[in-house]
Amino acid sequence: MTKRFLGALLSTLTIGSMPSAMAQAPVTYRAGAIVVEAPWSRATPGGAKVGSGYMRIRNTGSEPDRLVGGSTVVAERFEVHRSTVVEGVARMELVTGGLEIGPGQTVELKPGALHAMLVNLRQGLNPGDTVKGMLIFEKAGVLKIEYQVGGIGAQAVPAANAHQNH
Ligand SMILES: [Cu+2]
Repeated sequence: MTKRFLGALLSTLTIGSMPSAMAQAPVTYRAGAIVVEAPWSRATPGGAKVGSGYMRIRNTGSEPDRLVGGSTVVAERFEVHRSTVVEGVARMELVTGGLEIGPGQTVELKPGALHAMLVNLRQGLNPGDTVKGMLIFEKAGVLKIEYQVGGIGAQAVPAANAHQNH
């Protein structure tokens, strides 16, 4: 292999890898056929007793699985809720019996929809915090994850290296 060829190869590789580096690939966690992408949470106002958790859960397998539980270091309990609007009033209901993720399906936990509820917070959550937790799937088992905490009322996953919270 000549030096010149190697140089050309390296520059090709560098150029080729730039877009993905710039697009900031989401943080992913995997257990068995389950892939969890970009878990995040929101900062909580002082004295708040609950926090929220959002993420995408993908089932790459050929059988359904269920999110049956979880925990975080900051709260007593982990629940899965569904937000609905009934006659103009926003409500949340507890999802019981586990949250099913069908084969090939991606279930998104996001503001105003399905979400994890971190019940009885032991501490407030601040922008830029990371919160350790775990998810329990019926088949895939236990998956350790970390939530990136965005600002109060954030609508999307915070940028990993964002120090621009105003
Ligand atoms: Cu809730």
